[in-house]
Amino acid sequence: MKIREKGLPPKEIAQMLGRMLQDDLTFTSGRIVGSMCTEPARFARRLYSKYLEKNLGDPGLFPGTAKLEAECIAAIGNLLSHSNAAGSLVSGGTEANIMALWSAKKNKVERPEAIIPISAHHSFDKAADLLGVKMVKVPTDVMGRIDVKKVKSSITPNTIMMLGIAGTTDLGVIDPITELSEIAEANNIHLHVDASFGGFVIPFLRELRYDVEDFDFKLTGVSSISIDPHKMGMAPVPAGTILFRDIAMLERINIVADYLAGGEASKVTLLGTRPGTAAIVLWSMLNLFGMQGYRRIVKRCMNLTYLLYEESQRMNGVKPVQEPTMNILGLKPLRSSPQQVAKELRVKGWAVSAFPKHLRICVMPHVRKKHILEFAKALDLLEKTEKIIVRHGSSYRALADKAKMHKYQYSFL
Ligand code: 0PR
Repeated sequence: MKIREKGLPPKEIAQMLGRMLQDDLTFTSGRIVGSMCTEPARFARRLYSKYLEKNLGDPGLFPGTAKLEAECIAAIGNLLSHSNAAGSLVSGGTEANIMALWSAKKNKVERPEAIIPISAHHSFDKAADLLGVKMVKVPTDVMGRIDVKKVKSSITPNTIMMLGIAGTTDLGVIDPITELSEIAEANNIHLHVDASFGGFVIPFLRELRYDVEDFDFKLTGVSSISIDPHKMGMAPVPAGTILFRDIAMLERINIVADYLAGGEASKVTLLGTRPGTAAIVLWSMLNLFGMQGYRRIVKRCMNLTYLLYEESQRMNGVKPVQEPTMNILGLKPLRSSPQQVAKELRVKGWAVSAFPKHLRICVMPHVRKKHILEFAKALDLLEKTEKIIVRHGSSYRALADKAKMHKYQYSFL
């Protein structure tokens, strides 16, 4: 498109948008079962537009907003067992992870290396490339948790950071952070915990008497934690947070801008201009839900995750990878590749994630019981159809492809 010479009336633009966006999926349909984001609360929608002009890139102009950001950091610090943690509201887990590595890199060595599990989110590859840090990737055990022995043997004088994940992207498992913390302390290495997903889940799992290990600042070797309110924290995108044990870890990556209209910027972030409304809405969501609200959400998501886990055990075509740790379930298709199954599910309107060996289902707060049951049925049916196709040969495959094109998936069978 080109910017037109003369603008259009809002009504016409709204109509055009309605048409252009009609192919977008919605969370409320319950068909997105592979995303770590969810439907924002109605209150969040209202607030977002009300405070749209706030810019935390110049916090001196918006001291009230800056104070809300500080309160959010304190509240999340409390949730993570450290009420004096220093930190910033950022755009998400990627920025938080970049900031953690950036801070760790300030412990200068000539050829810096970071030890991370192979399950680490790809934001660490971005961070490594940007910061010139070599990533030493360590394998995981059968449960998908980092191999601690390999971590120990990978430490060199160049190691500036170790990573533990509290809620891996592919399976939602928690690395043995207690052991990593001991190793980090003994070797004086920065231990970063990526709790982008699990940070708003694990504290409540514990309260709900699920057996989960420590992962936060209670462990004295943990130096920093990423935790994303825009995943299980019920905040709209963009809302991530990075927390450091010690304010010096944050201040060492501060680059002062002293010319700003509001005065010197006091918050340290990678971004300059950033949405103050994200802080306002996050603060409001923390107050809206409260610990009780988050606990209820986690409980519901876990119950539904277990429902799908049980359903999947009854199916012939898929097998759960393992018992879920949080509201993420890995399902291994037995006859075709996860990519192929994901594609076929998408034709039927379902959006799941496909990892090399399994499908990933995220049972987020917008997913309801009926969606789980419908999804299980769709997955099961796909598998049965697949069996008929295999039995009757390629002519059925051609028919099935044609039917897919016309969106009457398999209805002739
Ligand atoms: N760390 C972990 C453990 C993550 O799972 C993710 C994102 C990040 C860091 C990076 O977070 P941001 O995306 O906020 O920068 N994991 C999600 C994923 O890969 C991101 C996502 C979310 C992808 C919603 C798709 C989607 O619909 O699944």
